[in-house]
This record gives sequence, structure tokens and C-alpha cells, in this order.
Amino acid sequence: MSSSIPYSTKQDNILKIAVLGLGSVGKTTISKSFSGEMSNPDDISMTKGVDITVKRIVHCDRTVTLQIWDFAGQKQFRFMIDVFLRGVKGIIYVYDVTDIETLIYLNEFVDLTRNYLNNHYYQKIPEILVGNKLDLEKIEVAIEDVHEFMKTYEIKKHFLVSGLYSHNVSEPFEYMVDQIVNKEKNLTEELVSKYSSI
Ligand SMILES: Nc1nc2c(ncn2[C@@H]2O[C@H](COP(=O)(O)OP(=O)(O)OP(=O)(O)O)[C@@H](O)[C@H]2O)c(=O)[nH]1
Ligand SMILES: [Mg+2]
Repeated sequence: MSSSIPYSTKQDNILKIAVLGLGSVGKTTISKSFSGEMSNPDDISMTKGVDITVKRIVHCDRTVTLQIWDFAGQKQFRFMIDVFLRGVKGIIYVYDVTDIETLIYLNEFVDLTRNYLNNHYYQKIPEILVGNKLDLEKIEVAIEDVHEFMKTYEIKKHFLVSGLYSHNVSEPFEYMVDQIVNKEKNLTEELVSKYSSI
């Protein structure tokens, strides 16, 4: 019975996170690797629309349910992005470290996302950048290219991972949860202080 669950373990927070990037950069592999749903990487096929993965984590003594919306990278699904972004709390942009074009053209997703957020009066939400396929030898994206992209789009945080080998995959999600929870906490404190002074 829910009333017998101690407060600290109550599921009181569902966070929707979007994972965006061009086709085949490894969004589904990273998401499923993090959630523990990837028993065989060969079972992962091209996403048609959206793949939703759920993962519960404990953050500061509270259970947080992450809803990871992993959106198809292929162009033919781009028209669905507005529906897909509704209610999103954080964005993870993914590129492939062996393919510079996946970073160059990632701007399409950043622009679409920011248009949506602006048009729907969202407050600024956390956005991070993830370079995937770190296990491969033919790395084509230089760190200078990454820094340039981050500067242009004012993205503050970057992670390098290998979804296939589950290397570093938890870090971007945990960082994202931390950012969202802190942002919401600050907003609450701001509102409390504003209204208590009236
Ligand atoms: N070597 C290596 N291959 C990876 C890695 N992550 C994904 N792949 C491979 O890249 C291919 C595409 O991976 P997906 O996870 O389907 O890519 P996606 O970004 O979800 O692609 P769409 O659904 O088409 O948007 C698959 O063959 C994966 O096995 C990685 O970290 N290292
Ligand atoms: Mg996919």
C-alpha cells in the first residue's frame, strides 16, 4: 500500500527527457543501454517515430522516473517533433564521434527544439551534448569542433560515451536529472520567497 512506503522512496517525480540526433548516431543504443533493456544490440533497429524507455533512479533519497523519449533521426519523421517534445524537461543531443556531419547537422534539431520551446512559452530547460561510439578508432570529430558547436548554441555540458559497450552512459542522464531537479527546486524557492514577502 502506498501509504506504507516511506516518504523518501515515494515515486513523486516523472521526468520526460528527449534524446535527439541524426539517424544511426546511437540514440536508441544509449537509451536502452542506460535503462538496462539492451540484451542484444543486434535487436535494435531504426526507430520509426519514437521509442520510449523508462528507468527509475534514486536521486537525493527520492525515486525519480525517467521517461526517455528517443526520437527517430531519419528526416521523414521530423514533422512529428512538436508532438514528441510536449512536456519535455531536458534534452540530450547526440552525435557520432566518427562522423563530423552528425555534429554539423545536429543544428537542425537544436533549431527545431528551440522553436518549439519558444512558441510554447517554456522556461529554459537543460540541454546537453553527447558524443557516441567512443569505442571506434576512426574518430573524426575534434574537440575544437565540439567546443565551437557548444559555444554557438550555448550548450554547457558535453559527455563522451559508448552506447554499445555501456561506457559512461549513466553520466549524461544523471547529470540531466540533477540539473532538472535543481532548477525546479530553485524555482520553487524563488516562488515561495516571492509570495511570502507579499
Ligand atoms: N561501435 C559502436 N556502434 C554503435 C554504438 N552505438 C550504436 N552503435 C551502432 O550504430 C547503429 C545505429 O544505432 P541506433 O541506436 O539504432 O541509432 P539511432 O540513433 O537510434 O538511429 P535512428 O533510430 O535511425 O535515429 C547500430 O548498428 C548500433 O549497433 C557505439 O557506441 N559504438
Ligand atoms: Mg533509434
